[in-house]
Amino acid sequence: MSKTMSKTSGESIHLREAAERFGTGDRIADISRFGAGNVNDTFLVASHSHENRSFLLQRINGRVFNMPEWIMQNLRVLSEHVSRRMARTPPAGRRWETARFLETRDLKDFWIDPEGRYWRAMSIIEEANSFESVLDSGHAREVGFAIGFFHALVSDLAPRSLKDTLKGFHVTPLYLRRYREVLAAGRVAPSADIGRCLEFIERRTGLVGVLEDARADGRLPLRIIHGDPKVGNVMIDTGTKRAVSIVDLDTVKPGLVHYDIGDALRSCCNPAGEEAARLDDVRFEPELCRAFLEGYFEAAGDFLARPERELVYEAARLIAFELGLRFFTDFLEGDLYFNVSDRGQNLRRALVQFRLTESIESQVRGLKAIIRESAGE
Ligand code: GN1
Ligand code: MG
Repeated sequence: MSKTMSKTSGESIHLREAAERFGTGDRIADISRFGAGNVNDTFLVASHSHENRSFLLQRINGRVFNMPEWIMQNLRVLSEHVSRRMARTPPAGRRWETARFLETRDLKDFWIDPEGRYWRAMSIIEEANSFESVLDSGHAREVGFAIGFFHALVSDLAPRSLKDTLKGFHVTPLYLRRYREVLAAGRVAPSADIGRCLEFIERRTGLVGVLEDARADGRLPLRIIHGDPKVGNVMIDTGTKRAVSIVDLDTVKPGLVHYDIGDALRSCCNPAGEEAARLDDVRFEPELCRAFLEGYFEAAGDFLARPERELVYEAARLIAFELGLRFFTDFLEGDLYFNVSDRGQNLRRALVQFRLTESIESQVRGLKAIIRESAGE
């Protein structure tokens, strides 16, 4: 696995204990930080006996997810549904796997430490890598396939069978409202970058309702969504280079598939990535968009009706803008939501997403044509 890893020291007094709770009985050889998640903390636990006994251990961020037991409940429902579907309609010509959740010795799929924090553990998808930014159009196509395949797998799971684990997630008007409240509390000294963000947002307040309005008037139905389908959450087989799994299932819940399509596009079509060092490198690449959508429609089939497909462009622009707004609000609020390594990181992340939004806007006609073409219209 190619995700960044580093040694942990004093991470949590309960880290080793949590690892032992889910352990297979072997002695633990090493625990290291894993991946680049912005919300939960993930660790790779290696045992002394055999590499295959390694597993991932995660501490759920209780500030973000205030009902962690709902997450586990959803995951149980999802896993049963997906096993049934996979037995009936496995994907042709490729392996597809879903991470297994491990049990503690008393047969629970989570452990609550003495400070009330939730831990859970899951199996590793073997011989697969994930990447924080897109590599090429072959990769984009596979990311599209994975998200389309996931949508197809859950298309017959009733939205009400899953709990809403994160109320308001991707409801852009609510993020705008929160932004206004934080702004009114005004705790950050002005700067040129902050001024740019304020102006950027003000010029786009009219677009925040584009998906919620379509949901309210029935153009977009509620479905089951992944919630966090960024490029780094799709596992790619190290040999065949095909997508084999989609991970990070905490936000699988009822929602609009346009949140997913928009989020995946804003992630998958920006080769410079979310943490781009130079803003001028940030752009929305139309050929990656085409590749992503071809993969998506190949796997999802025609389950998106034409009026829904017409909102795909709006979804990509909106979710790029929304993520910028979320990063900027968190910066203004003092970095309470997203993990950061320094005080300016959320502001830099916001500027990246806003630059990406502009790049999407500047290509509106071309992108709409690509969306129609890749859906076979
Ligand atoms: C967060 O923690 P991570 O990387 O899985 C966030 C997503 C953002 C993403 C941006 C629950 O996901 O919405 O798109 O950061 N997840 C949540 O990197 O807020
Ligand atoms: Mg996530």
